[in-house]
Amino acid sequence: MEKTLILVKPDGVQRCLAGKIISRLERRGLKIIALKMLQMDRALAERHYAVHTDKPFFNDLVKFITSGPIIAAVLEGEKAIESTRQTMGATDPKKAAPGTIRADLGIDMEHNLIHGSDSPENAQKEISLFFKPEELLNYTRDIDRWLTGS
Ligand code: D4T
Repeated sequence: MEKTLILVKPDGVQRCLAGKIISRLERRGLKIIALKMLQMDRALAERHYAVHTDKPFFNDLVKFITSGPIIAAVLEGEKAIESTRQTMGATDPKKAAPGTIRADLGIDMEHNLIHGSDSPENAQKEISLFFKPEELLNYTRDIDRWLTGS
């Protein structure tokens, strides 16, 4: 089982598409094991997008991601990273395959609704930026407790 971090970006929350976006990922068989709403500050955004520090779009990217509330979630499943990236579609909604979240609902490169980790190393790093280990549900550990109510 693999874990990945997704962010429903400010445009997704503002356009009331968060449920729809997360639902598409759940329908692919991914399970939500952590979820929260927050507004990122500049420091968190700079850490999250550290690989893009030298890119010309970096400042606009940080400005946009900090501009309003976002939803951060950890999804778990087989090949969670790849399935999530496939379901999201390409960065540019105009180039994304039909049927993907970005193609169907995204506006442009910046307003592309969702972030998803792109490698196991980045997933681990990104999850730890947004969640403490104890905030992640552990199905194999917790399932008996739920079923028996103990
Ligand atoms: P994220 O990281 O948000 O899941 O998107 P991608 O993995 O699909 O794309 P990325 O890392 O190359 O870019 C990160 C983020 O920057 C925005 N962006 C990107 C932008 O505003 N202008 C650009 O020219 C590019 C390349 C979109 C996603």
